[in-house]
Amino acid sequence: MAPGASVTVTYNLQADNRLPIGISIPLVLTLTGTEGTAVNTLPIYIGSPMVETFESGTFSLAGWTQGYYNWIIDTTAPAAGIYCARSDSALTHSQTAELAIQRTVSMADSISFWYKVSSESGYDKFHFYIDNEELVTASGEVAWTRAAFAVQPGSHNFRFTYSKDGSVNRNSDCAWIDNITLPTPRNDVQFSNVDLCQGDLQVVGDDTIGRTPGSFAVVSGNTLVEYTVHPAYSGLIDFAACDSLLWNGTVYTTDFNYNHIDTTVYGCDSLETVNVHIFHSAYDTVEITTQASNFRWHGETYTESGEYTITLTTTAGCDSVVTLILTFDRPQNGIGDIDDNALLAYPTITTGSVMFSTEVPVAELYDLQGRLLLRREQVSGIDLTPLPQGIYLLRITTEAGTAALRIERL
Ligand SMILES: [Ca+2]
Ligand SMILES: [Ca+2]
Repeated sequence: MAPGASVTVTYNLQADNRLPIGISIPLVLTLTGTEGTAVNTLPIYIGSPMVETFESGTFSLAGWTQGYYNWIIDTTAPAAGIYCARSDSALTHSQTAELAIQRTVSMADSISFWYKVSSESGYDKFHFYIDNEELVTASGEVAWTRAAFAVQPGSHNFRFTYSKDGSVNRNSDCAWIDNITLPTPRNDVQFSNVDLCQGDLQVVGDDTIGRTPGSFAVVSGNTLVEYTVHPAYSGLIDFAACDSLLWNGTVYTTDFNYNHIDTTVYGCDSLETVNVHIFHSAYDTVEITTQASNFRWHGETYTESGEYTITLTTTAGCDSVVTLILTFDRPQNGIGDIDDNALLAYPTITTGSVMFSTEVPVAELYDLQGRLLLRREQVSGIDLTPLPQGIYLLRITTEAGTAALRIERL
């Protein structure tokens, strides 16, 4: 919007048909611009405004009071409809006809009415007062005229008079009033919030609240009650323990369940069935006999026979204890000419490598015809993988001498 410009904003409001007549609901308008925020509250009145039309042929609104001299119902040229009110025609000199009504107004409003006068101009006068403040004075011939005045909150007296001086009657010698719209007796709606737990049923009017979570607005008198039904949680929880669980003084070693009642932030019970699963640690023994020089198991390399225990974790989070009984069954092939048992080669029947117990200066492999097939220096083993199956001679030369060994390649 440009500065100084105006726009028309249309709001379509639909009042819930359960709203009681006579309440007003504040419609809060918040306008936000670059210079700040303006808030304005417009009361939306539920029902018809209080208008005295006299069309019932009586003073129909409750609360009218007459003075010592009356106003009467009249059908002579009303402002609207058939009826209006008129100062009593029997009124004579120095008398005042008076009609008043008291209203308590809770927020700024207005009063409006139509009046007509036919009197001795300047002497016999129609008056309208709010709390004795004279707001209208008219005399002579005055056609139907509308008057409207602001009314501030508070208790107010609205008074219509026709007052004659001490002599002379002129014209119809009376005043008329019609279509008096009084300040609406606002019964401002109150707002209240009630928190409920799901399952705590509450009958409100024709409704039963509490079966399902959610928010429900209910009008009760002039109070709009917002019920919030908080869910009462119920469900299953799985809980796992290893081997045993001490619960309420009992040691459980097998699955069990119990009900757990907790309280939510809104004070609603929440029922949880806890299924406790007891998982058991696993114990296992693995026996391994190998001809290899070492054995690699779960990240560790073992070179000596013996029992080794490792602790693993099962999928349930419990220990899994495994004992390895490891036996190295290496062929004890001492290479005799070098030194009995000082140098070992193993295995002698292999699909892959032959390992030496120590590094040797020269290792040679011959076929049975004496042809040199492989020669390696400074090695602790020799790889037969590339060779075809068959019988070979391994010849090892060390500082202590030379020895040959029969090797079978599978
Ligand atoms: Ca009327
Ligand atoms: Ca007079």
